[in-house]
Amino acid sequence: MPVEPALVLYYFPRACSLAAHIALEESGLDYQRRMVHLPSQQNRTPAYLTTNPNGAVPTLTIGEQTLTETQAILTYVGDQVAADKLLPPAGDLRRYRAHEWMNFLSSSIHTYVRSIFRSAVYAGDDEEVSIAVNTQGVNNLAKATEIVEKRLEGQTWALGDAFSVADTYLFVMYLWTTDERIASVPERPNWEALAKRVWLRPAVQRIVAIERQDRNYAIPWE
Ligand SMILES: N[C@@H](CCC(=O)N[C@@H](CS)C(=O)NCC(=O)O)C(=O)O
Repeated sequence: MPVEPALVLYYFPRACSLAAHIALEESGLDYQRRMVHLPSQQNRTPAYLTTNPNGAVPTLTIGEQTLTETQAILTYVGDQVAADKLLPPAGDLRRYRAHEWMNFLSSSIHTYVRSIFRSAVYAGDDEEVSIAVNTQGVNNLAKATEIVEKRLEGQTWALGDAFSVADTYLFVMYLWTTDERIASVPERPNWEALAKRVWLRPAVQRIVAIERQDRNYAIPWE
């Protein structure tokens, strides 16, 4: 029998890596986890930079191989289990819908929230530019939230009737939108309802409990 490659997820609690962490737990695959402490810059150590030169989480090592980027890792995990358990198969339009979601979350929502939480990434050390970046981040996030709301109208999950890796990503980004560092976010009942459905899944509660041992983040409706 072929030996499956060992999977190791590098993550930080409530970072975007939470989506991959949940997806791995949902998959039932055998994996290990290693916490990378971002506040003390463990992601900038030579050892970690060898694994992921971007110095970011998530990173998934697959035997000798390394995979970075949330979308790629979610797709990989989805493809390791039966089609439709976490991701529809190639050729099914819903698979491309999943990519539409994941890319939107990565390239729009994540970057808008980053411009609020860490405006210096875009503004450097210019205080005035930093304030402008933060303000524009709030505006961008408001527009993107309206798009999420429209797309989720009448949907149980991101792809319709079936849970997928896109929902794990929507869950994490929803948690971020509830952070008190964001000056304002429009009402988002559809997104909130989806996040609450994700939260009801046992795998999600297991992972949040594990992550909270290192960083006790809030689940807003708890
Ligand atoms: N495009 C990457 C972004 C990864 C990313 O920005 N990760 C953050 C945590 S949410 C991180 O590790 N930041 C540490 C740093 O940049 O110093 C993805 O989607 O995985």
